[in-house]
Amino acid sequence: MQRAAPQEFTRVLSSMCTEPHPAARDAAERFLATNPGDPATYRTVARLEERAVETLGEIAGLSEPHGYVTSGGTEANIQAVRSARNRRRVEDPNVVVPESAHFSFTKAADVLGVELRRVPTDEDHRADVSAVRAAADDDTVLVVGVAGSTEFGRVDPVPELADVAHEAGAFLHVDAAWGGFYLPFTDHEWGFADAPVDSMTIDPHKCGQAAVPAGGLLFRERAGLDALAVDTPYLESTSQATLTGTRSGAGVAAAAAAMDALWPDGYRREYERAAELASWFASELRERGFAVADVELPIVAASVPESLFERLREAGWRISRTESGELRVVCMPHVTREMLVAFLADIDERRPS
Ligand code: 0PR
Repeated sequence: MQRAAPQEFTRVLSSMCTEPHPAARDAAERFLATNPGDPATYRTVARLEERAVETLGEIAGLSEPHGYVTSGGTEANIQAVRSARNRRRVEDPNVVVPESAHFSFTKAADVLGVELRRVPTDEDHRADVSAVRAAADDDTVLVVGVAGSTEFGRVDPVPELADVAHEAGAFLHVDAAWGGFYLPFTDHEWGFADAPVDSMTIDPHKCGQAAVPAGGLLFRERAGLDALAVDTPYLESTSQATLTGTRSGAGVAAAAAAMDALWPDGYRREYERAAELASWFASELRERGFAVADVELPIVAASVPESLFERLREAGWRISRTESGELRVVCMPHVTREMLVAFLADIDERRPS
């Protein structure tokens, strides 16, 4: 029997979630009742998690990855901050992030009691290396670079940020939660193979086409993960590094299945399709006289009048705006040319004359 998907993606242009790959959907259902938080009991899903971490490492350019499948980018970012704080053990720890960093770092700073130093980005919305350098000091435990920013899809200068971090005696974390499944097919220097990155967030439940919840956290060194471990006296396994206890076997199995099916060729094809679609859509908007930010990874950000934005929302489009007010369209796998043709027709019909 064919069942309708509960989530209707036909007008969703702002989300970073998408329709899972069929193999991921199937795996999620099969592993629904398992708990990778107890790997000695649920061994099959524990093996799938090891495989998922291996593949995430391959994607990110790390041959011996240490990490796990998180509940999402938020948990991965919180844990990266926690690991750095635990390893550096300074009196009054701070974390330096570009303004473009995701709000999960605000949560991390709050729960972990570290100071968050948000520094302005450059005119093209990338981390400004000299501003980051000026903000870092002896109490900095972590510097964050974003590879595929939430609002503009920008990739920060990761090798330069790594230098700044290490000069300050801090670790360097790359948040590739969204961009990580596109970046291997670009010329960007973003991964462990391009720079001495210490940790990374890379989420299967975004562009990896896994089912929610499946984020990814990777460390270059075993010590990064070990800094998160607590003793678990009554479980068969004796320690646990995750933030959550019981967690979703569905997400883990879906991540492994999606990556098995799609890495590397399926992801490459999807990157090429999305990049082409984003650049076409940006040029369509420019032809209509809207100012559009240069497209780096497949997110299109364009200045549109507020009244038009509201009318498009009323017409049922699920769209969002950047902090500075631009309309954002995230070209996820479910976003097709046909959808954007219909969206442009609604723009033409509703724009103020
Ligand atoms: N890092 C980056 C760069 C992100 O873009 C996000 C999420 C995160 C971390 C946090 O990831 P989790 O949401 O998995 O914890 N960015 C999207 C956002 O906040 C998340 C999102 C996804 C929003 C789907 C809406 C939606 O429908 O905009």
